Amino acid sequence: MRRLYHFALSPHCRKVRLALKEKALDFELAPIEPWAADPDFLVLNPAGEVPVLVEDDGTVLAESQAICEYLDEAYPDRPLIGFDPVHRAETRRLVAWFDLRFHADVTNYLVGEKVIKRLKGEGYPESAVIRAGQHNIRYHLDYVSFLSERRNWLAGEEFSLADIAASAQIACVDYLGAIPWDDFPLARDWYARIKSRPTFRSLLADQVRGLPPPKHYADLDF
Ligand SMILES: N[C@@H](CCC(=O)N[C@@H](CS)C(=O)NCC(=O)O)C(=O)O
Repeated sequence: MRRLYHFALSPHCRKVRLALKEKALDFELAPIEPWAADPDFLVLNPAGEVPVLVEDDGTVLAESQAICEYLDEAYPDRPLIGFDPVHRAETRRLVAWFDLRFHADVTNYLVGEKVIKRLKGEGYPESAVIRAGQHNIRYHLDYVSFLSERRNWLAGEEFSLADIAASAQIACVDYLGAIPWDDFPLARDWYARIKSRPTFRSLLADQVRGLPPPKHYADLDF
């Protein structure tokens, strides 16, 4: 069986999980805390990072975008990276925006400080770091609102990996109850549409030890 090594609140892992689900590919999840630097895991990915996907035939893939590009090429039935060169370029631009910028500006501050620091035993969250994440998220939700007001989905008319990358980041932050949804109704409408996709269900059932999500997290009408 295809296996995905993952950490539940890793947005890059959630991105690959969603891509696999959208492509209706079967897989099992292998939870891992990558910072434990398990030697067996380092053999799979010397970078020591999740996600890592191991195909049925033993092929090992690492790095979320490399995995998603591979999935779109190897299983082209339900394309996620666009239908023409312009849509593909726009999808990739936005995927990079959320994977890198949103992650560095928001998720890394909030999930990193509130969850991963604790799991690593590195002490208590610093309020200045959390404030920075909460400040930055407003710019990103403005941008999601701007895009979703002009387009059906973030990269254009069709649902794409851009929506997956964005919702993977946002879902991790929403798990902490840190999204000011009331101030961003357009972003909320877009996220509600993603949340109601059957492919999103398993993410909404995730639980991190010692940290239950807020009630609205799994609620489709939030
Ligand atoms: N560029 C990588 C980033 C992956 C990444 O940052 N993974 C984090 C979890 S979100 C990780 O495994 N960190 C290892 C650690 O904290 O030691 C990708 O897209 O796959």
